[in-house]
Amino acid sequence: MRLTKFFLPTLKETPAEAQIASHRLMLRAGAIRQASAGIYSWLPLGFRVLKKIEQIVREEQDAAGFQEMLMPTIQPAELWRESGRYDDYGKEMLRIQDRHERDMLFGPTNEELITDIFRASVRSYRDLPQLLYHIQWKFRDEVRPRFGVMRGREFLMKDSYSFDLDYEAAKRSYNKMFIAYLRTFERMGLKAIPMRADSGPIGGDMSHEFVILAETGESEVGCHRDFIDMDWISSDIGYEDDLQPLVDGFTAKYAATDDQRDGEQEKALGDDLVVGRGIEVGHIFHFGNKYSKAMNALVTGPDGADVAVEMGSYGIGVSRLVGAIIEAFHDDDGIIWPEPVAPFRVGLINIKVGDDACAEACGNLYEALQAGGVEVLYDDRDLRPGVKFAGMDLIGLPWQVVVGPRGLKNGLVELKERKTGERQELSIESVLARLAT
Ligand code: 5CA
Repeated sequence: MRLTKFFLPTLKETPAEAQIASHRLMLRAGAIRQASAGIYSWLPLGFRVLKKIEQIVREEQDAAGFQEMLMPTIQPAELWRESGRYDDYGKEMLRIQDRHERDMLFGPTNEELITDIFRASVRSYRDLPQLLYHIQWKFRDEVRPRFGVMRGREFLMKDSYSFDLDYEAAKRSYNKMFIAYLRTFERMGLKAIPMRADSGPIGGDMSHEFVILAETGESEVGCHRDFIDMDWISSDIGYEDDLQPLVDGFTAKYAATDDQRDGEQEKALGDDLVVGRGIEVGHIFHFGNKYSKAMNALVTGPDGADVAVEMGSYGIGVSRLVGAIIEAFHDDDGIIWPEPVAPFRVGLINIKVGDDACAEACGNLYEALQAGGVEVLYDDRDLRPGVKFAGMDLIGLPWQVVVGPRGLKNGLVELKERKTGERQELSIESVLARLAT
């Protein structure tokens, strides 16, 4: 993509309303624009990142055996009256009436709708488990939308749902998601610590939040120091194997979100206790038959008797992750995207537009990188080099290739790694070799 053609409305000034780095940097880098409090448009740069995150989430859900589908954003109120949550949800739910004065709502989550789909078509224990997910916009009319996409009113969530015959089977589904979450966040370069959590309005008896430690996190969390340098999931996971020992390995050590923290346990940890602020990027719940009972989602068991199915739901804040990743990876100059989620892998800077040799070298590099499947943003604007360098640092692409007349005389261009700031003068061929995927 040539920058002269790319819609990248960067801001020079720091927006006054932005209190934390990710919000500030997303606005400055032209990644998002606020439409109304807690509601954002995703501009091309931000949208590319959102799509990359979504794709990683999708691949790991598929690998764990969950099937993608898509439910609507607008739901009928009746289903929520059946579960009893229509009143419980209070002002956080955006309620709408259609032209026939039927009560509708913009979904804050999808337990009711998926349970309705399940009960209409699954009748026998032989058709279990059912493991489904979708990636869809949600709306929660938060009292205090803040920190940009971190606590929005409209936000993109991946939500999965499992239906099983009994507790043991439900636990297997829960464990699949537990491991899939660790792998998902790890692929984005994040260490998300699984913490014992409160299940809140979703209900249920088993729940973990996946939390990234960051100064700007919304809540205070406590965990064992071992989580900080723990070896995360590696190698291949067989999702049909017994995952319990693996999950136990992660849950044996103390890690708790604010309302689950235990003074005594923390005291006993002594120097091994780490207390910090955390960002919740995922939350998984097992809630048994809370919804299946209320909504009559029954299957015939092996003994011929009807049973209300055991359910779990599993959320990832896809749009929140964009902010969370920036909180984890930035410096004074801007964003530092981890490669797997970067909007482009390489920023190519021509520092002397109008110079034939520079234009030719850049053109060749641009073509060759793209031919090799490398995503490149080519800054071909006629601006001062300083402005271009600052802009490239701000948007945080992992690699910068700087082409200027002086280096080119010796057949050299500069390769800079955004993360370390390290620069190297290399031949065009070496740069191409280094950046080959
Ligand atoms: N039904 C369950 C699981 S599917 C559920 O709704 N869980 S949740 O409330 O914990 O939300 C799942 C994830 O969505 C959270 O872990 C968080 O990462 C993200 N999320 C929740 N509220 C917001 C919000 N206001 N803005 C951005 N992301 C949010």
